[in-house]
Amino acid sequence: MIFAEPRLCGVSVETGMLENGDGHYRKTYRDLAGLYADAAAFDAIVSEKGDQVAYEVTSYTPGKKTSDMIMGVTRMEPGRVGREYYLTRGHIHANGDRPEVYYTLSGRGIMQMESPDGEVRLVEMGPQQICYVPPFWIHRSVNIGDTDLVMFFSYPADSGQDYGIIERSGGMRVRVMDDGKGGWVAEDNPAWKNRAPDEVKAILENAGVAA
Ligand code: S6P
Ligand code: ZN
Repeated sequence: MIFAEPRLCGVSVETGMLENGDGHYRKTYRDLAGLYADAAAFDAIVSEKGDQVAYEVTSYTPGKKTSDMIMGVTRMEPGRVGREYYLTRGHIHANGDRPEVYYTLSGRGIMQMESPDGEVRLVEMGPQQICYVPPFWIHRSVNIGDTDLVMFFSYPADSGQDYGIIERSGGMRVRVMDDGKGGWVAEDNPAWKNRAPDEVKAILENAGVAA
């Protein structure tokens, strides 16, 4: 038969995992070196629980093409490094024009997005809220709650992830910090530098879009 088989996957909100998938990886605190502003606070966390899971991803990948949709679940622990809330590494899709959908199942989070030319969007999400991440936006999730943040996601299977784009600009433009009153505040990242127009142009041209 030339038609792909349907697939049913359960989602355990409790454990934050997709069931009947075919992919699973974990990121430990040690794996997240260089992401956070407060290096001393990060070192303290690594010495306390460096090999514990900071976040994990379970997924199902039906194929490799644009028309194959990867679906999965990200579960992230709550906490802060100094004043900065726990986050995922973040990336732009290597094929930049591929979008993504994130549906929050439990917890409170922020979908932190940054366009290649440095625009910032912070979308606060709670249970049963869906965030559409449009093509070309760098994205990462931030857990601003005091419980696990569990999110379903889906995106085209040939998207790919470029993590280096964040490193090359000295991190994302803002950091999501504890405001000291139980909430969050976005603070400018002084190490951030905007991408050169040529880099932005290359991202668009690689996707066949005129800059
Ligand atoms: C992939 C998608 C998610 C993330 C996951 C972990 O395009 O956005 O599956 O991979 O939430 O985040 P990160 O930034 O470490 O890949
Ligand atoms: Zn993505």
